[in-house]
Amino acid sequence: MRRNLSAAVLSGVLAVSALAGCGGGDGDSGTASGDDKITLGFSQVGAESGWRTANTKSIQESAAAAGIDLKFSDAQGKQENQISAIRGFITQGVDVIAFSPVVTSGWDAVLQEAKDADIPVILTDRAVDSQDTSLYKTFIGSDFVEEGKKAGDWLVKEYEGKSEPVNIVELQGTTGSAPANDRQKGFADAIAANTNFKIVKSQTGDFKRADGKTVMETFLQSTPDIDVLYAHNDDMGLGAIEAIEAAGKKPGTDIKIITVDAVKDGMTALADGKINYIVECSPLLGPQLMDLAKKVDAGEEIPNRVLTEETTFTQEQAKTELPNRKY
Ligand code: GZL
Ligand code: ZN
Repeated sequence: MRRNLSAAVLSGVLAVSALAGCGGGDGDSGTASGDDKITLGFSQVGAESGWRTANTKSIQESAAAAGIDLKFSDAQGKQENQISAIRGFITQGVDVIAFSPVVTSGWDAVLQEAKDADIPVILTDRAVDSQDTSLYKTFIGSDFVEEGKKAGDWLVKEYEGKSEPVNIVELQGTTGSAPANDRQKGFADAIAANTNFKIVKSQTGDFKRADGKTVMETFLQSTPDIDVLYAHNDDMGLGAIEAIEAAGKKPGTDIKIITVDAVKDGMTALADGKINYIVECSPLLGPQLMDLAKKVDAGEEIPNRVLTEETTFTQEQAKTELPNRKY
């Protein structure tokens, strides 16, 4: 039974139970594959960062724990590989499809094919820009604009009362991805009021450590006075630290560094004073994804947006938190 909720209810709904997208399937309790085990097809972005490998681990481990038969595909960062993986899941007749869209656009056709095959789709980690939100049941992931805002808010506080110009360089995530678009926007909006702040360079490092290093090298060569680096993930920040040290500068002191994710390597650099502030982005979406997959397969109502809980860390907090980090 499908219910069409009003646009007002569907828009802006956060992680509250009972509010719903449409029920999955036609409400039958069985599964399309006929046996009692749910088959979940998952298309992963790739293995570009510590966050991504932790996310993959969470999905694989929680599928096993939930008794869900996981068909897992790694797209090596290419949208065409994700689209063909999803088409493969449709041909196999899996019960549920989930994926982390590498970029926001270009998904409507394949999502329509899944809908025509009556296979429910769950978005995890990153969002798509499809206008037709009936093409997927829910999106479980972070608010990346909020993450960028948290980074900007910290910087504004850090320079409160000071009047000198602050030159900022930015290492963006994968071009066209939701986290890169939104972390850039959230940060820029948060610092806009302070005219001393100037983003003098902003370029993608594709969420990769190696690219973060090479792009930071070009920033250092072209921009003599860099005060702050804002990197959209820890991995690019860690690569940049190598470049900063090779240039004879002290990361965290000569150049203040803000990153996003809070993976172990990032938290270690934060505790060591090489990074100044980290905005957490949790990769541990596996358990909630499996719970949502079961509900969708059973035709139960689920929220159309599930927001992941996450926080921020200063250098002091990192010292105590580090031993607790799972990833
Ligand atoms: C964010 C995720 C991003 C991480 C990066 O949810 O999509 O992709 O911040 C990862 O580390 O590569
Ligand atoms: Zn996040």
